[in-house]
Amino acid sequence: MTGKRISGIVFRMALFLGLLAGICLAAGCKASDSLPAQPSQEDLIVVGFSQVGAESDWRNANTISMQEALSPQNGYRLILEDAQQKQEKQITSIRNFINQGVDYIVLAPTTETGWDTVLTEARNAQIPVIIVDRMIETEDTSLFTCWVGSDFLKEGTTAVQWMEENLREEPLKIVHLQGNLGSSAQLGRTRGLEQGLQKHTDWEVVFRAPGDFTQAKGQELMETVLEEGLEFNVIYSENDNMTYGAIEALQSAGIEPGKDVTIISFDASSTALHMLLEGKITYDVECNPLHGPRVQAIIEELEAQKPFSKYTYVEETSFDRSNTTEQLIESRGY
Ligand code: GYE
Repeated sequence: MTGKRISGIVFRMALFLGLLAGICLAAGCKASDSLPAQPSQEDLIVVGFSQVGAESDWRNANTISMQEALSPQNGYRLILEDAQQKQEKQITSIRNFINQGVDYIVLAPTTETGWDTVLTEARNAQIPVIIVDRMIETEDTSLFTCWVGSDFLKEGTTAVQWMEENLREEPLKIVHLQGNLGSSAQLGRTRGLEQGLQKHTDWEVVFRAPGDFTQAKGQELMETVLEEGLEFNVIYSENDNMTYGAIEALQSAGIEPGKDVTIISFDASSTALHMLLEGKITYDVECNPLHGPRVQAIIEELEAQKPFSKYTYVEETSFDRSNTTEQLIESRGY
């Protein structure tokens, strides 16, 4: 293209834009008229969110849900900090949020204990703290404004009830893969199984270890079980990602998951439900990660000084082959 031709095009574009601006001016319109109104930076509600990590499908769905709900379009500036499953990192993040003077702190706590000091600092700074997902253990419940999450003991007892109803024929030799120790999700799901073990003398745990809710650790633990030559007919895995790892290990050893061994899992993320349809996972207890809109609703209530509930448990269900379809998986959003 010649220089002359380029300058011709530039000239015509400038003329077109000039005309457009002229029409706009005459019609009294602004550049922003066609766009939805965006709240200005100063109007945004600033939320510091200390997230556990990125250890699982559940966690990733939870992070996305929070980002989508607490977005600039909805009037929020979200400061997201990933703690890589370490409580010390969360404590540092909360102190940073306090220093930055955020409007709200949202905490998804790694473990239940050890929060009193830092949450007292947040209370002294008059920053409301909303706890999501797992719970904290404290004598002083005024240290947090409210909590929203799952009933993890109920999830455990749901799994045990299914085992009682569906695995009656033989004594159960259970491999128990735990989540990271001291987290509500681990404590509740483990307690549920413990209660089942107390009721059933022919149920036995042949192996139990924490796999930190990750696929890599789930696989590693299952490889150990296989190397040790332990006998088992049930895997009770406290989340889907550890289950994926365990399934890898079983398949590499020529054991058919779901057929040679019953697999009980938690979360019911879409990948896991597809595995359930393929027959690899036998039963999956749902844990709902979509807390973003719930936290948004809580903040809106607080902003409007409306009454709100201190504790909100989310509705959850469970899945086996009898109630799972491709259509249902697609409709769930995680
Ligand atoms: O089950 C697991 C995640 O706290 C409910 O944490 C959450 C659990 C979830 O890593 O996959």
